[in-house]
Amino acid sequence: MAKTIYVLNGPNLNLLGTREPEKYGSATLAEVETLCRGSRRCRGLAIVFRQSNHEGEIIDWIQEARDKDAAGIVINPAGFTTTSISILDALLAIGLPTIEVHITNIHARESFRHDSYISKVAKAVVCGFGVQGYALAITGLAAMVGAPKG
Ligand code: CA2
Repeated sequence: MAKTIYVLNGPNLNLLGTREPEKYGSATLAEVETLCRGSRRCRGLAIVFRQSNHEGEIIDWIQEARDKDAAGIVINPAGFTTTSISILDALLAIGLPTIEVHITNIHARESFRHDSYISKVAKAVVCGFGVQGYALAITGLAAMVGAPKG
């Protein structure tokens, strides 16, 4: 059976494409999901794609990824990036390869966006490519876990 990549999105990303397009682009979260499911990028891997405004729900999904023997996690933790030791702890506990994604270049923005707890566990960080960063993260993670080319 195909292994799965969990693509997890944090708070307010449900607003993508509806607010602040100059910052986050015009693609909706549904369009980002379609982008992530693009078969050329999935290399035979299945995609679970979720968004939550609730920290605990994201932690439950990280633990679910371990229970379901997922191949890895792509996560845009959004506002939890710089606050959530609990999401960091969950990712440390499950030990799955994790790629952190940000639509914007967080290092070119306000200093409070720079220090990511999630980067302490991430195998790689993609930021500043807009929503294409999700596709790059999936491609990179698939290569990292050795999924065959589609
Ligand atoms: O650049 C990113 O992907 C961020 O993770 C987005 C977060 C921000 O707190 C991080 O510093 C960088 C904000 C997500 C809010 O998403 C919105 C989308 C559309 C309109 C309004 C908010």
